[in-house]
Amino acid sequence: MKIYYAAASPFVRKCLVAAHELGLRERIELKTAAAHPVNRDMAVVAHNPLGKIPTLLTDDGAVLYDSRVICEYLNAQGDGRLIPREGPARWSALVDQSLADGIMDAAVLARYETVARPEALRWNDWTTGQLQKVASGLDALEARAGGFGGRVDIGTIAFGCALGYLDFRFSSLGWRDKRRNVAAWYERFAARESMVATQPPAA
Ligand SMILES: N[C@@H](CCC(=O)N[C@@H](CS)C(=O)NCC(=O)O)C(=O)O
Repeated sequence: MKIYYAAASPFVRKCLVAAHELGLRERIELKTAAAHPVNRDMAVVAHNPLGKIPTLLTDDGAVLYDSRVICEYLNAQGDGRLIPREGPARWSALVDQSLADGIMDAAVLARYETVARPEALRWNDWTTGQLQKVASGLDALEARAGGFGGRVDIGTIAFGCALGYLDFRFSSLGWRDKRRNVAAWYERFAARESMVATQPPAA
C-alpha cells in the first residue's frame, strides 16, 4: 500500500496510528505530498480529484479516501479491533471519530486562514468561528474523556491526533486549561508507541 502523506496532517496521522495499532504500518509506503487548497498537488489530484491527503493506493489498485474510509479499510485488513462491529460501542467510537475529525477540520481551516490566505483578504471572524468549534468540541470531549479508560479505537485515536495537532499548530490556545480529564487522558494516550512514532515535526 502507498499513502499520500504529510507529517503535519492530523488526518494522515490518524491513518498511520491506526495502521501501527493494527500491525500494518510496515506494509504502507509513504509518498510525500504537498496538498494545499489553492496550490494543488497534481500528483495527488491524479488519484483523488479532491487533491486531499490522506489518499491511499491499495495493493490491488484501488484508490481510497478520505481518512475514515482508509481507516475502515485498514481495520478490515487487520483484526478489526479498532471499529466495534455493533452495539453502542460502535456508535460511540464512530461519533467520537466525527467529533475529533470536526475539531481537526476546524483547526486546519483556521490554520489555512493565516498561512494560505493573503493578509488583505483575511477575515478574523472566520478564524474566531473555527476556533470556537474547536473549543466547544474540546468541551464535549472533556465530558467524555473521564470514561475512556484504556479504550484504543478509531474514536480515541482520532482524538489523540486532534489534540496532537492543537499542540503542534495552536499551542497558544492552552486547551488543557479547564480540561483536566482530557489532559490526563491525553498524557497517557500520547505515550503509546503508535502516537510517539507518528508525532508531527517540531513546529
Ligand atoms: N475529510 C478529510 C480531510 C482531509 C484534509 O483536510 N486534509 C488536508 C491536509 S490536513 C488537505 O489535504 N488539504 C488540502 C486541501 O484542502 O485541498 C479526511 O478525513 O481525510
